[in-house]
This record gives sequence, C-alpha cells and structure tokens, in this order.
Amino acid sequence: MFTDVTNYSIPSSEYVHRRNNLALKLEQNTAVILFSGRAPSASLDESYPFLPNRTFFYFCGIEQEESVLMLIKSDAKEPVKTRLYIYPRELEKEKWTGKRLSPQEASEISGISDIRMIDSLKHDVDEILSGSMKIAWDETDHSHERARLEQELARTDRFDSATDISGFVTLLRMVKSPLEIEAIRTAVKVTEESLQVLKENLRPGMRECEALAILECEMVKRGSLFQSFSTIVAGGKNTLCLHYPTPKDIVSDGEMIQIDTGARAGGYCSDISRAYAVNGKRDGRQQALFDLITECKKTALSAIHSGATIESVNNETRKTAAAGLRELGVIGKSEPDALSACKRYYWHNTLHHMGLDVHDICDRDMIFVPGMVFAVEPGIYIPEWGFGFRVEDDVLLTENGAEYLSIPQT
Ligand SMILES: [Mn+2]
Repeated sequence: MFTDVTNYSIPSSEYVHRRNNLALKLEQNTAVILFSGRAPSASLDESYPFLPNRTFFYFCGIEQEESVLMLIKSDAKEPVKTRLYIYPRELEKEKWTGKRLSPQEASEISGISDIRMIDSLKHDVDEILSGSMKIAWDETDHSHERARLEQELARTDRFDSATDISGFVTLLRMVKSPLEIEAIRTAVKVTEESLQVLKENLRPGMRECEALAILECEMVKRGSLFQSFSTIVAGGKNTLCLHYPTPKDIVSDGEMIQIDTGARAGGYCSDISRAYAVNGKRDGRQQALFDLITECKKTALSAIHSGATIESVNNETRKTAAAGLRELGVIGKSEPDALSACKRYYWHNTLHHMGLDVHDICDRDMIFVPGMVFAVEPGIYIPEWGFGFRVEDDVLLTENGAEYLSIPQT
C-alpha cells in the first residue's frame, strides 16, 4: 500500500463555495481582509517552516507567505468582489527560496480571477479605510500583518466598527464537507501505512528516535512533508510524559512504546496513537491496560452522537475508566469515589475536533452534528505501574452515529 499525497489538493470550486458561505453572512458594505502570515524567524537568517493561517487557507487554498485575501460586499445588487494579493515572481530571490506562484497558478488553486500584486494592497486598503466601508477580520489571527491593519484602522475613527468573523468561521470549519472528509481519510491512510512499516521494524534495544525516523521517513516518502504535529515516540517510563520531547532512550524488551503521530493531506490532519509492545507481545498488565482503553474507546464511540458535547463524551468515558481501574485494583477499596480517584490516571480529554489543525478550532460547548471529525484518544497513565498510554483513532460523526476513519488497533 502506498498512498501518495505529494500533489493532493482540494479543487478550487470548494474554495469558491466556502467564500460564498462567508459572503452570505456578511453585512452589506463590508470588506473582509485575511492574511496568510509568514514563517516565524528562527535565527538570524533562518525561518521556521511556513504554514499559512488556517482560516486564510480555508477560504483560498494558497500556501504562500504574505498573501492577502479580500472579499468586498458592497450592496445587495452587486456580486461580492474577491481579490487575492500575492508577491510578484522574483527570479533572483527564487534562486534561494524556490518558485513563487504565478498569478495564473494562484488563480487556478483558489478560483479567484482578480489576482493583484501585494504592492497594490496599501493603496486598496487606504481606499477602503477612507470610505465608509466596514472592516471584517479574524481576531484569532495574531500576525504582524493584522496588527498593522489594526493600527491603521485605529487612526481612523471607526476602530470599533470592525467585525470579527472568527465565530462564524469556527462554525463553518467545525462541520466538514465531503471533500474535507476525503482529505482526512487520505491523511489517515498515509499515517496507517507508515505505522505498519514501523510495527514491522520494532525490536527491543532500538532507540526511540530510530522509531521516529522510520515513521518520518515513510510519511515524507508519501509526500507528507509537514506532519500534523511533532510526532511523539516514548518508550517504557517515558510513556508517562504526554508530549515527551526528547526521544533518545533505548526501548527494552518487555516495554511498551507509545507513538502519537499524523500525516497531512492537502493541509488536512490525521492524528493516530498506537501503543505497541516492543517485543511484539503484551504482558499481563500491558494487556489489561490495553483492554481497558479499548473499552473506553467503545464507550466514547457510542457517546459520540448528534446532541452530545465534548464534556458529555468525557464524562461517559471517565466512568468506564474509573470502573476498570477499580477492577484492576489500581483504585483501591480505601477510595470510595472511583470517579474522582480516576483523575490521577486519566489526564487528558477523550477527544478533540480535527481538521486543518490537529486540535481544530471549535466552540467547546457546541452540540455535535453530523460532519464533525474527531480524534478520540482515551489514555490511562499509571505511575505505580511505570507506564501508561493512549490509543487514538479518527472518527466521523454521520447521521447514523460515529464511524471510524482509521482502523482501530487490536
Ligand atoms: Mn490527538
């Protein structure tokens, strides 16, 4: 199996559709301005890898630094005007940092015909600020570019009139379209194929970083150059650190290894955690914990239905965990309240929304509706046993209930 996501992309018609949804929600006489942002500086002349602002990307699919998307809704009679501002090609610079999009390429990706050069942005923004048009933006965007626009707007007397679209965009992004679900399914496949290769190569005595390298190699080979997050590989007692950052230890015979990883496809994330016995066979306690987590996952899956919330799924799953820990004797008879004792072993939430971000933007209190995608990751960590782990799968809520996008570990 070899899923290649090198050139995976969402068709431009989808971006047109998303912008239409946004435009419907805008008041008349409003200009939305969204920024792709730029890579943060790492050192003197080095930057961290660039990932575009996800809301900007959601509406145009462009992955180029310092690009700007503008939607102008004048009045009911006129169609909404959409412009994309990009940097011009600069052949000398491109010798160093790679090819930039031509206007035609940017237009093909985004479905926007009005592509302008970034140096005309200031003039166009000034024109908007000097008129009566209201500004709308994404207040969750903390980029320099938006801060600068904020300063400019502060110089006018209309600062308080700016509209924040992030609430509405959150609701849009929380419910995935068929094309988004397909992208996530594809990212999941890449992750699963890579995990399979790792599983075949696990052996006692290997270093955590070797396991990391095998995974990374398989995902990159398939075209997932940037993963959903930094892969976590932790062996033995290190499994008691949730985001263990220094995978340098040797994993010995009889120990578990925790993997938490996710490839991307077309910008969309996957997020899968596996707990393997490094010698291929779980011992009694390892199996008991694995079985309990599997039980928790079953509870979570049936608790994920239309009308549920993150909190309700958490509550149901913790009950299963508490009962299981009681049965295993981890929570002793001296503690009458298993549910509250369970907090010592059940450290994190059971699930999170997943999409363009691995912990995707969400309204935590919103009730679940079909089309939402979650990473479901019950995890139990038992310091007294010297290990713990989570087992995580990706799940789509459909009209008929929760459905796995990944193949659960057995
Ligand atoms: Mn996760």
